[in-house]
Amino acid sequence: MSEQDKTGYPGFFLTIEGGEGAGKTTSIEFISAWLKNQNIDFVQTREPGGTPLAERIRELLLAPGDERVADMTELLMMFAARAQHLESVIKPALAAGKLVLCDRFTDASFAYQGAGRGLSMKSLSVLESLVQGGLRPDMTILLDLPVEVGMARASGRGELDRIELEKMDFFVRVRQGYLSRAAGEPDRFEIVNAAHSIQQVQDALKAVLESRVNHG
Ligand code: Z5A
Repeated sequence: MSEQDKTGYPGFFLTIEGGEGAGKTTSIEFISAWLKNQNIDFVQTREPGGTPLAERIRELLLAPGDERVADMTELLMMFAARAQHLESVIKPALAAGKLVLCDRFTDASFAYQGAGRGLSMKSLSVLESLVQGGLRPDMTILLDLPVEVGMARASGRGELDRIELEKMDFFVRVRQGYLSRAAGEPDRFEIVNAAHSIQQVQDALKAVLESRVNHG
């Protein structure tokens, strides 16, 4: 990956998004195995998190507790973690020409804090520019599925975190938020139907990776 791309860095920034139970973890394992197989030098990371400090912010964000977390606090903590993650992990890896495989990024803030919580998209865009400058993912894979299917899958996983405890209508807004982001940037997004079987999802992921990562 030597060509300068739209992040302004020589590396390639690939983000994976999706609602509850979309199978991100399962898909990221598949993508990571595919990248290794192609001998592509990559760094795997996640948001919120990816550095010791950002992981501590993640714990604070996701732990259920007695004090209600205000929506704006939640948003600013997501971006605080992101600022640290960008400086310590993402930018250095992209500058070194690596592929960064990131489990969620700013589209999640637009979907969860914007569409889900109802915070202003304009404020989100201001924070996005402040924290990231012009840096945006080169490609985003959105694992999309009906909320009921995803919630049924996620409920089989055991204890729910603070955000997972939200009600169905919150996740319906989150899904719509993701789909409208994808509609607004069709060149960046690849939507994969995550309601399909794991094998079908992996076939779709392979096709996307072969066409967009192998060929620059
Ligand atoms: N968040 C936010 O609000 N704002 C932000 O800016 C950011 C994040 C960055 C933590 O994210 C929370 O942070 C998240 C959004 C918020 N909150 N919520 N809710 P996370 O990404 O760490 O957490 P997660 O959403 O729970 O993701 P996950 O762990 O990757 O879960 P998943 O997508 O559901 O994936 P999975 O564990 O691979 O799959 C779930 C189950 O389904 C599992 O049993 C699989 O075996 C099964 N599965 C997977 N694929 C299939 C298919 N195709 N068919 C059948 N079964 C399947």
